[in-house]
Amino acid sequence: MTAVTIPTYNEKDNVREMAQKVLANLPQDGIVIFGDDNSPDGTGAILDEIAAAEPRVKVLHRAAKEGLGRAYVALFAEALRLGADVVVQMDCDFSHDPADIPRLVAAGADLAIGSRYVKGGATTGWPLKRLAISRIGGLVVRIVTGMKVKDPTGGFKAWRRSALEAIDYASAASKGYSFQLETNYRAWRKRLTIAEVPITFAERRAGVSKITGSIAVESLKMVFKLRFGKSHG
Ligand SMILES: Nc1nc2c(ncn2[C@@H]2O[C@H](COP(=O)(O)OP(=O)(O)O)[C@@H](O)[C@H]2O)c(=O)[nH]1
Ligand SMILES: [Mg+2]
Repeated sequence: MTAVTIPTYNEKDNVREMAQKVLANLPQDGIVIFGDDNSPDGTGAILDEIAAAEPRVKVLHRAAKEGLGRAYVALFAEALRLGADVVVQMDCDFSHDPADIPRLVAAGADLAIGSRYVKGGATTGWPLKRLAISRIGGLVVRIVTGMKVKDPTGGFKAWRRSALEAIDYASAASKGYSFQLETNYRAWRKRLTIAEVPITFAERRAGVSKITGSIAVESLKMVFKLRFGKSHG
């Protein structure tokens, strides 16, 4: 069974269509689990409505905004508890296309990463500055950690159950977006099979980005911590 996990913070204008489109791209037994951090825009209540009408949609409510990494630790635990053998991660803003889910799952790797930077991958609608930060960030991650992944910071991924168990995701130090590269690095260190599947990343449709300077700083620190720190998981 595939469980798609989606953290949300102020995504009221995206959740209904996301739930629909994700379910349309899953087999009958697939489920989607949203993890909302008590969004002030009422996303949580909308999610409860959707879940009440559709048993394949589940919702986790957390009391406060604790960051993307913390939300994913809770989401992964719930997905595994419900019996998922594949766990997909994606954003709730249509930057990641639900139609790509089947290709990620079909890659059959311990970890399949949706990649903007392999042949066939692309990014649309991003200003040059944001694209440059992403490319340079990825380059720094590759050089410092030695991890041979072209798009190590992306958030559209599919994990085998056994892989999530192997990396001990719950002990990840990252509170925010660096959770993505920290978990990739753990998979890499464990010599799990990693596939990069080309995706087109689009700018978000509705709502605003939650990325901040402090999230970026945590990511940069994490790169060096992974390389020179002691806890690799
Ligand atoms: N639960 C939760 N979700 C978050 C948090 N920060 C970001 N998200 C969600 O994570 C996804 C990616 O965030 P987004 O703002 O689109 O980041 P960007 O694409 O890098 O600009 C979206 O679905 C957000 O709603 C958080 O602290 N808690
Ligand atoms: Mg986004």
